Parts: sequence; C-alpha cells; structure tokens
Amino acid sequence: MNVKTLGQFIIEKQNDFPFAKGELSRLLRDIGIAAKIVNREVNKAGLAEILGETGETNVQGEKVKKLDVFANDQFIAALKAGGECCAIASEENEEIIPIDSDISRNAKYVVAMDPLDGSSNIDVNVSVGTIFSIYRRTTLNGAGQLEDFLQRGTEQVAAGYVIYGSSAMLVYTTGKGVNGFTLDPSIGEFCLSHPNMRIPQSGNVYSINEGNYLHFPDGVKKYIKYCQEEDKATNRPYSSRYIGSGVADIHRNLIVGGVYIYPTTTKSPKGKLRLLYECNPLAFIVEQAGGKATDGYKRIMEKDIKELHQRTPLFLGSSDMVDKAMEFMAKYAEVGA
Ligand code: P6P
Repeated sequence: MNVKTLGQFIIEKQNDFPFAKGELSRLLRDIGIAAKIVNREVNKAGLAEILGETGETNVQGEKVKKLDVFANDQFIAALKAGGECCAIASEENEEIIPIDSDISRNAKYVVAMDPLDGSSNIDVNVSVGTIFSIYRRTTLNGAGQLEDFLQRGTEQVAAGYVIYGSSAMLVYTTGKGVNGFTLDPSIGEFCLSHPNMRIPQSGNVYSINEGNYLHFPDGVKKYIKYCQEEDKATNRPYSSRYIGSGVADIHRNLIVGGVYIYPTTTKSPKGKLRLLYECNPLAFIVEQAGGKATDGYKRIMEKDIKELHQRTPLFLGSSDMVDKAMEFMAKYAEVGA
C-alpha cells in the first residue's frame, strides 16, 4: 500500500509555494510531533495519573484538566524546539508566550492554539482535539508580540486540528484545500487518509446545545424548529448530533455534512468559542473544504480581533445550512444584534 506520510506530503506541497524555504514545513512537522505525544497520553488517560483536574482554573474560568496542561506543555516545547515560531498564544495562557531563543527570535511565524479542546470530555472517554492557527508575524524581529496575533482570520497561513478519537487524525490547510492524515501507530506516522476533503453543500445534521434554547436569539430558535419540521423534499427533520467536543462535532459534520452553531447565550453573551484559536482556524478549514463560517451575520475570518481571548458566536458547516440559519438570523434580527 503506497503510504504517504504527513512529512512527505508537507515537503511535496512545499513546492506549491515558490518562495518557501521550508520554515512552514518544519513548523507543521513540529505540530505533528507534539500531536503524537499528546495522543499517546490521551489514549492511556484512564491508566496514567493524568485524569482529573489540577484544581486550577484557566483564563476562561474553566477547571483545568491535567491533560490540558500536559498538551499545552507538549505543543509549547515542540514549537520552541523547532525554532520556526517566535511566539505562541494558547487558550491555557492569559498572555502570549514570546519565544526569544537564538534559534526562534527571528522566526517568521506565530502559532495560536487550543491545545486540548473539549477537555471536559476526557474523563468520560469522548474524543477531544487540538486546534491550531499559523500567522506570518507582522513585527519585524525579536520575540513575537501581541500584535502579531491581532490579525484577521483571512491572514492565516495555515490552520488545522487534531482529533484524538477512535483513531488520531490531523486535518490541515495551507489555503490550497484540506487534507486529513490518520495516525498509524504501527509506524508512528500520520498517513494521508482523506485527500482533498470537501464538506457536502448540505447535510442532515445540526449540532447545538439545545439546553440553552430559552436563551438563544430568536433566529436560532426559529432555525432549530425549521430543522425539526417534517419535510421530505428537504430531508427534514434533521438529526441532532452534539457531543460537547467541538472538534469531534465539526469533524463529523465536515465529513457527512451538517451545521455547528454556538450562538450567544445569557451565560456567553458574546458567544463561547474564541475567535483567534478556535473559530478562525476552524473557519479556514471549513471554507477551504467548500463550507461557510459566520457569526450569524458576517464571515468569521473577516472579523476584527482586538484581544487574545475574544469570543464570537459561530455558525459553521455546510454552506446551504449556514445560509439558511443566517436567513433566520436576519429575519428575526434583534435590536442591537
Ligand atoms: P457547552 C468545549 O469547551 C467547547 O469549547 C467546544 O469544544 C464545545 O463544542 C463547546 O465548548 C461545548 O460547550 O456549553 O455546550 O458545554
């Protein structure tokens, strides 16, 4: 079987970028290395002394799981060792992590990441994921700075996620389509398994936490009822699939078609998900696969970003389904929306 590893694929695709000198290739390789190490621990979380909480809460006010910290440490270590990144922004860290070592000080790229998204699911053995976003730095040299991260999603150079599930998969884009790699534990390599991934234009799955229904905008309430109506011509009612781990829900919808919505709620008046290291990278991937990603009104990747942990509502997935949800948002727009 002609296996193509992530490393081989990255080098092969590097030629798509005439001026590439290999830095981005090496940066993606470094992320792949950390993903393999995190996957090893996620896979034995029930056995290792790595389950449960650290007793701390992160900048988001969420309980920190031991595996959150482990994953964060692994990606930071791999990026520092690789020398291709001059600063990191992480969900787990309130401030950016400038990297000022001799080999990284003048690196071209910065990386924003959610090292272990959905970690509340670890103890119940539900798939979790890593999300990453890569920008070319805007500052001239030295360690990266906050302004290097305050760039619109359209400026991303690359983005991807790792899903630690029944198998570990790494899915990424550099703006020329989306490709998925499945970890083959027998050789310890991510191997190309899903070339040129495309999200179906429409689907029959809607993913949203309906427990928040009472506090959703009217447009979201109307869209949920639309999904539940009987209409054979449009394959409704759709199926509700929501596992509480965004990478898992979005990965499924990327493959079979569907829409993931995390709107504003009273608990999250600006939305729950973060623009920099969750919504922008996921939007880049889904758009590159032929889908759409908005905040209910405008394209996610065109939103201005003013602070590191800025939140936004997210409507992401099959383009026809995002369009329909946005129709309801526009029709039932609330004053001040
Ligand atoms: P809720 C995980 O914390 C996350 O950021 C996403 O991965 C997931 O889809 C969502 O939040 C779950 O949030 O409020 O429905 O539990």
